[in-house]
Amino acid sequence: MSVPVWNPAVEFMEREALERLQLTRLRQTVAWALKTPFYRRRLAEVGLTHPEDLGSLRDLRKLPYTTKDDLRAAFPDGLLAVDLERTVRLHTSSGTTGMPTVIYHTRPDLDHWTELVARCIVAAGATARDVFQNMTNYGMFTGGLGLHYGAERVGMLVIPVSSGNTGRQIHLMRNFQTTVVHATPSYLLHLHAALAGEGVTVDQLRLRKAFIGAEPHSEETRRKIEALFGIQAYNSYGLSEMNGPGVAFECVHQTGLHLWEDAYMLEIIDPGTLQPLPEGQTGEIVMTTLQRQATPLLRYRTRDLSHLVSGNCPCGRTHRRLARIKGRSDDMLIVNGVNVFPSQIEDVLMKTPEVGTNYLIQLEKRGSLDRLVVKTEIYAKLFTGDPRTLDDLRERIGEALRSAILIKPTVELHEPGSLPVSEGKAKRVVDLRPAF
Ligand code: DLL
Repeated sequence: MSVPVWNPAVEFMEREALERLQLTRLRQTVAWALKTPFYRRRLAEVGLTHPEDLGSLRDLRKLPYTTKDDLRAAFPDGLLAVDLERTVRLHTSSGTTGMPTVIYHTRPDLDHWTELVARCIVAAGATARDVFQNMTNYGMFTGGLGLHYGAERVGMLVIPVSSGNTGRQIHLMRNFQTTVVHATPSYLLHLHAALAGEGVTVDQLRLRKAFIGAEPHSEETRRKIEALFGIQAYNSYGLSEMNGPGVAFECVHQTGLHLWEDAYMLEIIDPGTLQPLPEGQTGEIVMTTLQRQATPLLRYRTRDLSHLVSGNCPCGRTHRRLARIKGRSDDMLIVNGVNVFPSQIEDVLMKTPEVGTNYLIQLEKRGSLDRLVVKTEIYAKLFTGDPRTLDDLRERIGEALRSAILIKPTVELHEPGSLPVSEGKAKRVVDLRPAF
């Protein structure tokens, strides 16, 4: 079968040429990074003051790691490598209060990102003849605008509906005969369950493909989505620090996620020792941007765990493939695609005067969607007064959490001493979602 491809010159580039290109772009990236006070200091610490100090790609290992905390500490513009007037957009990470991570883009940066997304879309077999309904949030979340511009570049008819309002999504799908959708896998399952209530059957749709990502999911979940809708679903991996979607994507062969190595240097490291791991071993994904001028990032520790897939893909692309993400090495939770740190919930609770000392964060599956329950102890005297006081408090905590983490959880109020206390390290998160 012929392989659909957007940019054959780059996607099928011989490894040797690809690595030469990487070295040129890595030096350029270091030159950009040196324009920021943060990296000037970090690079000086490892004796690197000039891009030409990098003799070969192996010297990547000399570069310092960058973490999410570094990005937060640099808020808002400590990592900005160009004059503000050259930037045209910024995205911040989801679900954070106080110090989110900020990624600025110049026009060429956005152009490169769009090119990467276009490659992904075409690799998954979609074309200009498709009608594309983008069901992920438009705004700071990169899934909306990221896929939007990629799809327009491919020439698809784009329905920029954004997330939520399932009934409307279903009617748009039927009325405009949508052929490709982009959503989190949990949302697509939820949407399927809602079809009957809207009086719509799968047969009345013309869906043929889905791009699914932004949250961990299993091979079984993918197969389930494929079987329920009678379509192909492709795994899409990305993170806002590396632009967003468009980092790695499955091609029509579904043999792992091709990572665009002309745009990102990829390493898999042992998160304990920080040493690079031999090919095939599972570890933390570390990436260096190769084309982003406004916010270059060196050896960014994603905290995502995966391994490289060996062998060649039948599609013939030379860029290496990542296996499905296995989990994270930190405590970040992903709730219906939104990133949440338990510490953000704790911050809100501890700022609420009525709240006692113990709390528990519980994650459940309700149907195909995640449900976040925050259980918190409050002072005993509050239980004896007007029950409306409790309703008000529940609502107040729920709203405060919504503005902090962008999700309104179910809040439960408990008597002091009623929530489990662990003897060692407090176990604050109970994840009852089925493992995969
Ligand atoms: O989720 C970007 C994106 C949008 C990717 C749309 C794919 C589709 P963040 O909100 O910064 O960015 O969250 C990034 O989500 O570090 C992973 O832990 C997780 N994640 C993203 N894609 C996948 C995936 C976007 N396909 C964080 N499988 C990442 C598993 C994923 N986890």
